This record gives sequence, structure tokens and C-alpha cells, in this order.
Amino acid sequence: MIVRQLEELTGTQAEVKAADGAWVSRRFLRRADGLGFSFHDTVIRAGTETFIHYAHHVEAVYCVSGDGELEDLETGVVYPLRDGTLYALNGHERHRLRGGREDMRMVCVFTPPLVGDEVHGVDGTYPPARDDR
Ligand code: 9YT
Repeated sequence: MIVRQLEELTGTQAEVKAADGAWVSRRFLRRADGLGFSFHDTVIRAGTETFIHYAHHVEAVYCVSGDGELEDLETGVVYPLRDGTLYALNGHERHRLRGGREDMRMVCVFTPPLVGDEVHGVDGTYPPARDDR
């Protein structure tokens, strides 16, 4: 059994920040934990915008506080995000995430699991999982 507290991750390698400060991802469960998925508590900062394309992963995201917007760049559809909204990127969709008036807190699950240190490349991706990482 694994039991972890958010405070334990603060300032460790499990706390990963976007280069532009748009988000911080607290990676509770990573590939090394061996569950087959990774599990993150991510904060999207108010007023930010991030282009994302998870070409090598699928992700489910559940908003538990704050507000923002998700734009599906494959279809042009824009979805409001608030406490209680879930979205799942089951088709590797290019998308844009916008923070709203308040920081948005998201629970995120990735498979394959993130190794744990990933930040978005210029193409919006996280690199594919590799056996040597
Ligand atoms: C919701 C989302 O995709 N935010 C970007 C960060 C990512 N979820 C992560 O690494 O936790």
C-alpha cells in the first residue's frame, strides 16, 4: 500500500513546474511506483494559456476547484471547466487549456505513466516512456 500527503511532495522532484509558470504538477504516483498509470494533482494558474498535445499518452482530468476553459483544437469546440468537470483525451487531441479567474485544481491520470520529470516540449508533447528512463 502507498500513502502520501501533498506536503511531502513540495520541493521534491515530484513537484514539476511549467517553464512559463502556467502550471505546477504534484506527481503523487509515477512510473516507478509500478501501478501502470501516473496520478497528479495539478494547478493551472489563473489567466494562463497552454498548448498541449499528448501524442504518446492518454489522460483523464477532473477539475475539483477554480475555473477555466478547454479548447479542442481538432474540432474548435470550447468547453468551460469548473468543479465537477471531467475530460478525457482518449484520441490524443491537440488542445489548449486556459486558466480562468481563479487557479484551477485538476486531478490527472496518465497512461502510460509519466516517469515523473516531464514538462511539455515545444510541440506540446511529453516524450514517450522509455525503458532507460
Ligand atoms: C491538465 C493538464 O494537462 N495540465 C498540464 C500538466 C499535466 N496535466 C501534468 O503533468 O500534470
